[in-house]
Amino acid sequence: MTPIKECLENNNTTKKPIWLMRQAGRYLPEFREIRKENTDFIKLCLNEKISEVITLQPIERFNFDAAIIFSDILMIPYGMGQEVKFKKNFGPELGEIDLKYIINLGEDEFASKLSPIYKLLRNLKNNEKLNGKDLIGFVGAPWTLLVYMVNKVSPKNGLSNNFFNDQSLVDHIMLLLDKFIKIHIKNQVNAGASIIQIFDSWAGLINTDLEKYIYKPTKSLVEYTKKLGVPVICFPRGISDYSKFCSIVEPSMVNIDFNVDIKNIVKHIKIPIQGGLDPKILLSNRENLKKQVLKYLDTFKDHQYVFNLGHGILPETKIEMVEELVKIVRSFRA
Ligand code: 1CP
Repeated sequence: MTPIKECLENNNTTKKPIWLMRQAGRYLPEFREIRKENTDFIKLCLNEKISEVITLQPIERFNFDAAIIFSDILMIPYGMGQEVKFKKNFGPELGEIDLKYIINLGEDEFASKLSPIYKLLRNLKNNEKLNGKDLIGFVGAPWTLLVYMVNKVSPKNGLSNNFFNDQSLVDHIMLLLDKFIKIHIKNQVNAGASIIQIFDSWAGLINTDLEKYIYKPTKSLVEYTKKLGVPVICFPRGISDYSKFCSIVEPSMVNIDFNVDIKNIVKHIKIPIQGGLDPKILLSNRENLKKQVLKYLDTFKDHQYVFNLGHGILPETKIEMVEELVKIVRSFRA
């Protein structure tokens, strides 16, 4: 059985699997080399040959227990016909929403736009470099995708003031996202994803109407994925009450962010937990890294736990620090 599935099914968890969010990306010199030659990010995500190489780069370097496909959460808005551009030193920029187009968009047309992603998964499933490892497919949660679709740029400086001005548009998009995210999950599972992770990177941006924008739509995806027979990991980054989230949404595992009080959470969340370490710790020194990593491993030693970060690995992270991190996790004995 693959390491994360074993962790999910087995309470006797002496060995903690490890992988890192955004492990296939900008901190790797070999990724930056490829990226230099491929200036159109969407095109790169739709090139299953190069995406396969990128997915395997962190596996070859660090022998992580799981591979996450090289893709992006914004491939769903792209599949729904919205223009998505990634601008250097700026981030994503999305075009206008054509609601009529999305309402009339059929499953086949959507899936055929994203078909290189499914081909990528099929190829990876048969790649012997991933023997014995988990293959993680992913989607953005409805709320986080709504945020990018309506806000059109990263909300890192906050949502635009008129975000909820057209409530009927917002409600419509939430419904349509439920439909198309499910199609993307189903196709990834059919193509070989052994686990699905749902990234709700901007869950912390909303503190009213959580039922409407977070709990209900995420639960709908979780139930759907479980019915397909695949475990589902939720990452509601920045949500104020992880315990409440878990009791309502019931994911197979929850990824915590780095602001979570782990001594408290380990007592209150009974389901398997992933992640938590502040990615900035990897920018410090080896002694501090060891101290902080051991805090997580000690706290979760009797819990079903997958080692990971509390958000994506930072582009300025040094390779040696990742190597050290893997060594610390692999040599830990409770
Ligand atoms: O070279 C570049 O500039 C491209 C950088 C890059 C990469 C490597 C982007 C643009 N996306 C990705 C790949 C990616 N994105 C992966 C696969 C690689 C891996 O994880 O190993 C995954 C899982 C994602 C998921 C993703 N994309 C999230 C959720 C996770 C998180 O970090 O919160 C989000 C919010 C995005 C949007 C996105 N795509 C890219 C950027 C720079 C952003 C964030 C923009 C912002 O700050 O709002």
